[in-house]
This record gives sequence, C-alpha cells and structure tokens, in this order.
Amino acid sequence: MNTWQDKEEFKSEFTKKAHILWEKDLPDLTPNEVYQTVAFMVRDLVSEDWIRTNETYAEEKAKQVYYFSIEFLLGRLLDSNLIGLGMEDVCRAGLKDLGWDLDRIIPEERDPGLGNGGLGRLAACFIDSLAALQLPGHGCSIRYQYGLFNQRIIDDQQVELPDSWLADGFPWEVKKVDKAVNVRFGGNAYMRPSEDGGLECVYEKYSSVRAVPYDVPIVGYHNHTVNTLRLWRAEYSREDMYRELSLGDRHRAFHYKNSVQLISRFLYPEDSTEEGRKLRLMQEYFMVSAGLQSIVRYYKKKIKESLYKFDQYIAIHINDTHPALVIPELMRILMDEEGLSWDAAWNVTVRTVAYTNHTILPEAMERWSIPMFKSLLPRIYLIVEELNRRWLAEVRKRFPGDEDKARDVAVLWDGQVHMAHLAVLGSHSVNGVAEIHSQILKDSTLHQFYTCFPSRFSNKTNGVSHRRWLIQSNPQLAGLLDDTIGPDWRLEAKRLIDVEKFSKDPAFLERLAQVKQTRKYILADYIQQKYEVKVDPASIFDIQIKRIHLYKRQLLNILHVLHLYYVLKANPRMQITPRTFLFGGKAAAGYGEAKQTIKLINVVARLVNNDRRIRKQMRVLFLENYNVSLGQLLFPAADVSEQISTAGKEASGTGNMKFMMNGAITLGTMDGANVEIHREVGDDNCVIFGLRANEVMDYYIHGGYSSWNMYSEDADIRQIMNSLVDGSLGNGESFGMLYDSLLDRNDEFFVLKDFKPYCQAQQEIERRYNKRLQWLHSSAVNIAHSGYFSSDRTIRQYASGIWHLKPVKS
Ligand code: GPK
Repeated sequence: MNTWQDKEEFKSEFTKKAHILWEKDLPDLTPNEVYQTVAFMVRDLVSEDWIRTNETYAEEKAKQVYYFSIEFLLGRLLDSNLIGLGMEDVCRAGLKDLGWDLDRIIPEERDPGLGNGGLGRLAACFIDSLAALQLPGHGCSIRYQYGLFNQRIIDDQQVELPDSWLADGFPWEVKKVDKAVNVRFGGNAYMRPSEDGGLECVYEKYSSVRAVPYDVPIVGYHNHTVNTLRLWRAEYSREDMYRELSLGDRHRAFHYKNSVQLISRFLYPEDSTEEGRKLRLMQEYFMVSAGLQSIVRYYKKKIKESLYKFDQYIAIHINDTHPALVIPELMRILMDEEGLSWDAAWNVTVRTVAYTNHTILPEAMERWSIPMFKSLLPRIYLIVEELNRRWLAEVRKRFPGDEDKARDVAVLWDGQVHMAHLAVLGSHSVNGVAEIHSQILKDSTLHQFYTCFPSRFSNKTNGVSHRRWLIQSNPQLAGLLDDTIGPDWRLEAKRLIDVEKFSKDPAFLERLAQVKQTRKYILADYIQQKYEVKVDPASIFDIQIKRIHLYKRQLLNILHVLHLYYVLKANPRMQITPRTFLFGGKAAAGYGEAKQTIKLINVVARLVNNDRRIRKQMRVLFLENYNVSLGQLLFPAADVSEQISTAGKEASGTGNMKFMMNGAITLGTMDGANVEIHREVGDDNCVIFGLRANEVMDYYIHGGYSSWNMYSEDADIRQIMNSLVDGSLGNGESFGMLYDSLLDRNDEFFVLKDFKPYCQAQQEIERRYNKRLQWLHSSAVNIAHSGYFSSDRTIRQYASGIWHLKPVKS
C-alpha cells in the first residue's frame, strides 16, 4: 500500500496503528502519540516505494551521488512527507473526524537539530530536490544524539540548553544493524616491502569503533522516488568491551565505552569560525570512513563492475571541507583493501570526488595540527604525506623557485594539514555557491590552484526548496498562485515567472496583500501566545534571521534601531510608518561579540518597547531559538528582508531567497546571492546600499579606513557609540566588547562606514512601502523571479555539470 484511498481508510489504519503502538483507546491519546501514530503510518506508506527505488537503482546500475555533509538541517518531516505523498488532505480530513486538528499535531514533532545554519539547511534542500527530480542521490552524515543547543533568553542573554531531540524517539529512522562497519583510530602504520616487490602498509594496534547506520527516507514529490539519508551512530563493540573487562580493568573498559560513544554525541556549535578540535576530527573521519565503506561494499555487491570504473557509477560530493578525508580514505580502501596501485587509485579518486566551498573567511578554513592528525589517523596521514610530496614535486618542477606558489597550494605546511587544499587537489570539480563568491575563490582565496587547474572551477548558485519554503510554509500564497497562474509552478518553479504578467493587476495585488496580512496575523498570534507581547500586524515587519555573526552585521541593524529611537525622542512630533523589527538567531557558545550582540538587541528592545510614545511607532523583538520551524512562520510574514553582511563576506546566503519567494523586499548589500537577486528584480524592486566588495578589499589591502574618523566626524554615530559604554541603555548596561570591535579594532566589518548609507536605505524602504500599489508590485516581481532560486535549478546544474546523473523513474 502506498496511499490511503480516502479518509475512511485513513481512520481505520489510524485506529489499528494506535492500538498496536499505545494499547490505549483513541480518546486517551496525547497529541504527541497522535503525531507518532501518523508518522509511523506515513513511514509504512513510504516503505514500498523506498524498497523499489533502491531496487531500480541497482537493477539499472544508475549512477548515484552521495552527498557527504557534517550537517543536515532537515526541519520537521511529517508535513513535508505528507505533501510529498499527496496525502495531506486525506490525513487532515481523517484526523478531523477523529477529533484532532492536523495543524496542532504537526508542531508535536521536534526539529531534528542536525545542523547549525545555512550549510546544513542547504544540504537538506539538496536532498529534497534530488528526490523531487528523481535523481539517484543520497545523504551521508552523523546521527548526533544532541543537536545544536536550544537557545533561551534569560536576563537578556543567550543561555544554551542541551537539545536532546531524540528523547521521545524519531519515527523516521530505521536502524540497519546488519549494515554496520568498523572504523579504526590510533595505533601505528608503516610501509614494508611486499611479496610482489612493491610496498604494502601495515596498520596495527588501532582501536575500532562500530558505526551503525540509521536510514531516513527522503520522499520525492508525487513521484514514488524515495532516496536515503544515512546517519551513522558510533557504538562500542561488545567484543572489545568484553575483552577489556576480561583484562580485569573496569575503568579502562568504561573509558573505552564512553570515548567511543562521544563520537556521535554532539553536533559542534560551529558556524564558520568557532572551532572544536580532536573530537571533531574523529567525527569527520568516522562519517567519511563508514560512508565510504558502505558505498564500496554496495558497489561490489550490486554494481559488480571493476573498481577502475568506480567513477562511472558513483559520484561523491563533499559539502565544504569537513568530509574532505574521503579523498585519502578512498585511496586507502582502493590500495590497501582492493589492491590498486597509487596512480590507479588516485585517478579513480579524483574522478569520483567533487568539492563545494562555502566560505572565504580565513579563520573558517579547516586546518589540523600534524601531530594530532598523525596520532589519530596514522594510515590516513601516510597517504596525505605521500600525495602532498608528489604534488609539491610537480609544482616545483612546473614553477621552479616559486615557493610562494608551493605554500599556497600545499596540503601540509607549517605543521598543519590544510583541508581546503586537500579538497581541491583531490577533486575534479570545485565550486562556490554564488557568482561573486566563486569569482573571489578564483581571484584570491584559491587563486594559485585556479592557475594550476582552471577547468576545475565553476559556480553553482545556491537555491532553496520551493516545496518547503513556499508550498509547505505558505499555503495561503501557494493557493493564490494556483488561482492566478495554475499549479504548474509546483512541479517547475521557473513557472513562477508567469506571476509577472499579474504584477500590475490590482485585483491580484489586493489578494497578495491579503495573504501577507494573514501571515502577519498568524505570526502576531504566535508571538502573543509565546511571549505575551503584542505586535501590530499593520506595521512593517522587518526581519533579520540567521546565525549571529559580526560579518552578518546584526549590529548595524540594531544600531540603526537605536538611532531611530533617539531621533524620535528628540522630535516628539515626528511620525514614521510603524515598524516591527524582528531578530532571531543563535550565537556560537564561545563567541563573545555575538552573544553581546544578542544582549544589546534585548536591551534596546526593552528601552523601545517600554516607551509608551515610541512603541506606537516601533517595536523590537528578539525571538528565541530560531530554527527551521520558526523560519517557516517568519519568512511568509516578512515585508522587509535584512541581508546586510559586509560585501564579500557572505558566500551566498539562502534566507535571502526564502524571503524573496514569500514576497519580501530585500534590503541588502552587494554580497553573496543578493547580487543575483538584484540582477533578477532590478533596482526598483530591492534596496541596495553600502560598500561594494572591491571597495572593502581595497581598504583591507591599502588601508585608508579609520572608524575613529567616522566617530569623531558624525554626531549620530558618536551618540550611539557612547551609549554602548556610558550605561544609558538601562541598568547601567555596557557593551565594551562591541565598542572595542568597532573602535579599537577599527571596525573590521565596516559597520560605521555603512551606517549612514544604511539609514538612508531604511528611509527609502519606508518611502516605497507607503506607495502601496508599487510596493505590492515589487512583492509580486520578487515572487515571480524567485523561481531561479529554487534548489531544483541548482541541483540540475550539479547533476549535469558535475555528477553526470540522469533521472530514474521509480
Ligand atoms: C558556510 F563555511 C560555512 C559554514 O561553516 N557554515 C555555513 O552555514 C554558509 N556556511 C554560508 O555562510 C552562507 O553564505 C551560505 O549560503 C551557506 O553556507 C550555504 O552555502
């Protein structure tokens, strides 16, 4: 069975399932039990297609891609799976007859917190698109027991609480005990002469970790394709545990058990800069080795072709450098276990692997100390050492005496393993995630590599799943689009362009305005219930939601809010269009400036919201614990999308696309994918301000920027800056770290330099908002052009340009 014929069938299946699961009468079920019952029913529906999809791939020997990512930020799966199966209406009607409201059941699911931010959410959109396009592609990652922390705001500050998202079970996973593999750490590795006169590797005295896969179905859209996300969990092997115990040392035995289990216990709360160390490296190798072993095993069992042809059937994609150890690990398997020569193994590896870079922030480039790397992964280190030796010999031959070049492309340098360099060297394809970002990779970050391998480099501008971010998050807008242009856009996001024809049609624009109003009411209700705070749905909803980071410049936003507050205080007669400034996002636990930014937002929020006169014109709110589910409430309700990073710093951004798809107007810098959004919609339909990337670069290279000058020459800037440290924001609060970063450290991200242009851009937003029809027209143009930013387009580009995959009908 892979559908419920009607609500009657749903009800009878539900009754049976609930009885088996809970041994309770229906009226006694808790909402969470109802959720789980439906989730298990959906899994039953999926299972046939899941098996058939796998069989088809194997029978047809279709080429498959494995997308390795240390994060997959899935969001809730019940609703998306119901939509994918086309079963949402039947389920809703059946539950209604039984006395439950699907919309109240859906929030019972906990967000799987298997990611930090954009990189992890991109991976989730990608596997969604792969399944929707019937492309054979699967995810590979770690089943973290604790996801990214839950954020609470206490006394204005972020407090991190553990996210034990698995506590009530996760109905979507299937544990595959028979597919477990061993991953080895530590010990000694050395080369010795082999019988055939060559060299062979001896690897001994290692310790083993059992990697057990948990598979999650990734459901296509109305197409019977079900791909797999395979999540690995680290377990101790009972044999090793008993052996340790039999040696009589219980402490050692339990130490062994604990250290093994630690590998898949926590997701690192790392986002671009903050770093975890040895355990993180263990996680990376654990995921890579387990994933590759299972792929090679599958290849030998089901594809049964020569390993020299591996790349004709298998593509491996590495999402940033965290999985870059696939390169030496595939070399190890091909040489040590399958007997290929170095050259043969290297050819296969390079042709199989492709790499995407997601950041150019230098502090975010992964580097490992050689001593640590070597002691943890001795065999892998030997391989890295050898590939580095061969590579540098080649570079020095081609460019004699150019040691700068050698340094810029070396995998081992200054006592460190340089993961980005390993990734570029061992891949046939390297791409950035937006045009400007890919250009910066070629021009500076990876320039020397670009001169060596120009044809490896390309751009694949990011995208987002219009199924999750429009169909699922904003059914009101989806319905209006169906009425206006028909439902084709659901299957082919490009068709959204048909909305452009209606972008001056007053009747359509009126309905668009109603949809936005409805979504603002829904958000306002949520805020009222959750925070007991009233926001005015008639005000402009101005939203910045993303990880908190100095380069993303939440500081610029809140300093403008503070400035506006001072202006209104000083001019009691002044009227502005009422505005609600909403913020959300997590700061890495060890990132002082980011945490202080959250505090500043909350302190300014109180100052503003407690002022009886001012709060009629503006409100400020920091929403706790921003995650995928909260995003699904926020994007549809936004009028203004804040995308204000320092130009050149945000590789792409993807929130910008979700806002656009939901009809918000971008207020942004010429950074990341904003550049392409601007090109799509034009100056009239977004508001661009601030330094351009080349200007920022010139300042970095040639100097010439002084934030002290900005401070001393501008009274408004002086006023807001002084308030950070003079205690005037209430309770004598002081924000020394932020003050120092802006003045003593010369404002690395040009917040003060862009401050006045940003204030003007905000006034421009207000002017445009008050020309109502024109604003609605802009909103429609944004929706129409958001089709380009569907991850379906991105995935088609990866599939044809990098992976060489074809769709397979299931
Ligand atoms: C980039 F390097 C990283 C990282 O560690 N985490 C992360 O979320 C983001 N990213 C970029 O910052 C975004 O600009 C980009 O849109 C996203 O990755 C997806 O490519």
